[in-house]
Amino acid sequence: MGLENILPTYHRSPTKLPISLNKLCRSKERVLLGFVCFGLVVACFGTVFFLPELRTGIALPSLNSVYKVYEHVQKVGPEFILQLPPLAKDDIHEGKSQQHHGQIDKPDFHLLEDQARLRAKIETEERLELEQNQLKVLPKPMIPSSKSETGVSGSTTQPDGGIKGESSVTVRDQLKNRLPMVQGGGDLEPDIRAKRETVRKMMKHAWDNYATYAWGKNELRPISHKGHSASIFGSGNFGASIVDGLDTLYIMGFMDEFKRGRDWVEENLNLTGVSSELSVFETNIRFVGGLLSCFAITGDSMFREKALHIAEKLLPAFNTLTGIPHALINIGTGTSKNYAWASSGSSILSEFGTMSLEFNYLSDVTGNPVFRQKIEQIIQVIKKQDRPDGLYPNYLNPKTGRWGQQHISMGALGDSFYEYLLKSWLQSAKTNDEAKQMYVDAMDTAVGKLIQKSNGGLTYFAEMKFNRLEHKMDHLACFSGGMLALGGTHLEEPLKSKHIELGKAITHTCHESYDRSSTKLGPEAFRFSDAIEAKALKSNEKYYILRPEVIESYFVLWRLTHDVRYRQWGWEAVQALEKHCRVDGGYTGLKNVYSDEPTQDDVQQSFFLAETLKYLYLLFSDDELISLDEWVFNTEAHPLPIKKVNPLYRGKFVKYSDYVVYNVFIHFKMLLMTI
Ligand code: DMJ
Repeated sequence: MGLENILPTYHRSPTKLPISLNKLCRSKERVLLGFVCFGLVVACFGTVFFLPELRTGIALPSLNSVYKVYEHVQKVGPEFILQLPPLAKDDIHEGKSQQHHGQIDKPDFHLLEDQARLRAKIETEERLELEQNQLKVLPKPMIPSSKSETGVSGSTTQPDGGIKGESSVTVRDQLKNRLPMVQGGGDLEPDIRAKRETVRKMMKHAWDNYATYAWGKNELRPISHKGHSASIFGSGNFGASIVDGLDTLYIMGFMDEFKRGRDWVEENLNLTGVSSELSVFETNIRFVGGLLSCFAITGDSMFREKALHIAEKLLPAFNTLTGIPHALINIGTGTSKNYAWASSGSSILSEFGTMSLEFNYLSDVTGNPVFRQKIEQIIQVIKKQDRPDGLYPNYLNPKTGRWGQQHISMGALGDSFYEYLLKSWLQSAKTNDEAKQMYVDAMDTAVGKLIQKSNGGLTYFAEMKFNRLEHKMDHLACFSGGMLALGGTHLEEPLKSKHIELGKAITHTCHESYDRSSTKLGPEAFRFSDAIEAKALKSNEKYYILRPEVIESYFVLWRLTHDVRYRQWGWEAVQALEKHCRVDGGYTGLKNVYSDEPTQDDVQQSFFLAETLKYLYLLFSDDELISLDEWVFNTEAHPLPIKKVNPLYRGKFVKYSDYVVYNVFIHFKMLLMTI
């Protein structure tokens, strides 16, 4: 076609300009002209986006600033980058995609799985290349070299006793612009991969049996093949094992199971109209924490809405004279109360002190400040009261704000309060100085007054009751090995080395409590005296209910030290669980760990799926999978992202204008790629 045919009027009657384009050309010609203009625009933007040297090398101030906005929204908009276009409810099975107001409503699980596999593959390859390039700056190999059958070939702890995270900082720095790895496993050693696969199969066994015999119930009775519910869940069927197990399923890559659980949550998890008395603490750590973790990992906004729904139901429990919440809430009536046995109706330190990770994050992802305000109020009340000898008693009266009975413990009733001080600081990208100071002070006094050494040289946290030490340590308190080591890595000397060493010593003691039993599983509590060390004394201390705390510390210390003993100890626990706790219908707890043929308790606790199996799986996985640099684990092992550091934080810090600009650019870029 000649030019005179494209612009006939112009050529024939140049003096008649200006005239409208409609009059100037026929429709076909207008389309062609449009293509030419579009091509020009494409070329200009393509130059800006794809030729980096032009971004900085030549004077393009306006385009440069456009690019900066693009870069900015790329950083702040991971929710949109990570996920494929959202799917409408009815489209999930057909694999169609549809956008809903920029919200991610439903991920396509198969596409997600492919995406995750691809990302894991690319990351593994890139990591290997990076590590090759970086070997010169690493003082030791990051992964132990050879292994015996049990996975142990000797310690690879650094010669200076240092921490792995420090030495590999160069690699980490180079990896930091990646999207966090949330699925897979990564470790290339066949022996470790096989161990991880064993743990993965344990999860499948636990989950499948729950799904077969107790679907929708809170927990499973694996021997009698029916549902089970503890009083903490009230009288309803809230699918506690589903909510607790979902993120573990996702991390392990069980996407069909994950999808089934996810759909159950969407359709059935609803507290409206429910008349049941729930534990505020347990509901927060298992349900709110579990749902928020799934939201962070997947970007599926259904999880955020459910977490919000449940947390809102807990809010009336905070309507006390001080704002310190009660332990129990009746969801139907909104009335709340404390346990009668708890120091004249006091609230419990480990309960009201274990809300901050979930509530602060919930405020950030919903934009609703009320949850953060509840936490701030608790902190103010706590800080106002003088503490006996600087220690935090386990009880606080919610009417007066005064401390109750002088019982201090790193185990039951105290434990996760200390954990959340540390992790609130870490979660805030170390901006929450108040939490840090409280943690440092609390540890200073707790370590100074409660840490003891046995005759045989075992380090342990004793308890204190009315100024007298009780030389007993709960299984629950064994989380403190990991906590102290994790905290230590983030503190300055001299606390740093002191806390790391203490963390290792406590974890060693907790392993001893396992090793000194016939089952190689640890008791609920163990004691130290002239007669015994790290063993239970009373019959009601000898049970094991699939608890995670000892394994949790193995996992944290493995990540921080790469000392293979932690993987060895974890593998010992796997073998003991398989031998004594596995039954055809799932996993059961034991009534006496010192018995050669222990009686089984017929309960598969929901935290076995949330914590015990997750920590074991991560123990045999690559460091990048749910990296401790990017996530903090809530006390139920649900990973929550670290603000600013982890792009999956998905906070409401994305301004709407950023979001609009981002979408324009991302669509434009996609258009360019398809041309
Ligand atoms: C879990 O629910 C949590 O770890 C909590 O902090 C303590 N108890 C159980 C597991 O033992």
